[in-house]
Amino acid sequence: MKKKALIFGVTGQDGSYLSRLLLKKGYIVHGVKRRSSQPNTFRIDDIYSDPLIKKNNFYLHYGDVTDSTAVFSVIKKVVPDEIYNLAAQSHVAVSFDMPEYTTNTDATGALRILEAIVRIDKKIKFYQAGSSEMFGKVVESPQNEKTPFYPRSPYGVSKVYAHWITVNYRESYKLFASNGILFNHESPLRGETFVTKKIVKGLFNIKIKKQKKLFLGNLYAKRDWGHAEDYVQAMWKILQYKNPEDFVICTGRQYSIKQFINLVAKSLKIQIRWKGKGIDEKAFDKDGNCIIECKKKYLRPAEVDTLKGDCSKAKKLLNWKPKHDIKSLIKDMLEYEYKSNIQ
Ligand code: NAP
Ligand code: G4F
Repeated sequence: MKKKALIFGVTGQDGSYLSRLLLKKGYIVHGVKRRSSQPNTFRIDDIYSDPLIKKNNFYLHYGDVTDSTAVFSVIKKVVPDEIYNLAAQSHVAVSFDMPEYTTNTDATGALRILEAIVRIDKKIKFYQAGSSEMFGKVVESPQNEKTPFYPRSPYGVSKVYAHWITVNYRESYKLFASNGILFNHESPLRGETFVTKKIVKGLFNIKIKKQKKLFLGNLYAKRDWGHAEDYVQAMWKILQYKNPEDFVICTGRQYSIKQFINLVAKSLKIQIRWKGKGIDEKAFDKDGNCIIECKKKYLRPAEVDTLKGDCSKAKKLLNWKPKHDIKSLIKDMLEYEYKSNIQ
């Protein structure tokens, strides 16, 4: 019998990569999407039109993790083998503007799914999309599964709740419930307000003269950036492991936002000269045009300055390691911009 997976957050970056991976592995995939005034399925529309994927292997249901009845009903209807909880208000800066909604979705959302599993079928396996944001103001570097959490945003705090409620339900009810603690991962399908996509799309548009300037915030934060394609493999492997456990997933390499900009500019053959300091730091092209400026509105009330992971546990127990590095990630993201602009 084919395995059944249910993905909360199917319309997001990771939801779309995970759907493709599971379909390729022969799963029947059910996804939960939110009702919106405009279609929000652009990242998964091609799955329907792919002739290699039979239509009866991929189903969408309306739902929202803030609605217990909807969560319970869809799990009861599908009774999947595996649930992936990717649903979240996933923007850290936005979580300062919408702290209560972020908590309801990112923290209590996980609890609602776990409660439904306990009531419907304790054999359903559960994956919680945890985040390196939980390490926040890091107490050691690199960060591993034993590093204490010190979240710096309502988003980070909510994810810490979701992490511990997952551990608690695992221990209390003997559920197969695991946390992935994933460091930043990007792709051509990354949301447009996250910094890597903003930089890749912005500099590409500057190169083809579609845009004059790019506005950013803190250029000196450092992140451990991987590719979503590699990270959804890890999610699946976490649920196939013999025991329910928690795993850090990362590349172990970190770059600052400024280094990321310089790498993208180099790939696009844009010569950049940096001038000024702090919020007044600017980038100029070879003709002296200012192409990057910093704006206070993109700074956060509390910042996560540095993240760098240690995924030795996943390498050893899951036999997982990333295929992509920062250069192949940028190449993939730029190729997508190129293709989108010649169509
Ligand atoms: P994303 O692109 O922002 O996708 C989030 C998904 O959650 C979307 O499908 C969104 O639906 C859905 N969603 C939002 N609020 C919801 C609600 N109340 N009820 C049901 N669904 C809701 O995020 P992502 O990058 O794919 O990340 C997937 C998960 O991994 C998230 O939980 C994120 O916090 C976590 N994570 C991400 C990273 C990363 O670097 N990407 C790292 C660590 C952890 P709409 O399309 O309708 O908005
Ligand atoms: O791209 P970001 O918004 O990602 P952030 O805050 O690290 O969060 C992402 O990764 C987490 C994993 O660690 C996920 F859990 C979370 O859901 C999300 O996917 O910002 C990265 C860095 C920050 O330090 C930010 O201050 O880039 C800095 N930055 C500088 N200028 C900017 C900008 N970030 C954004 N979004 N927009 C800017 O203009």
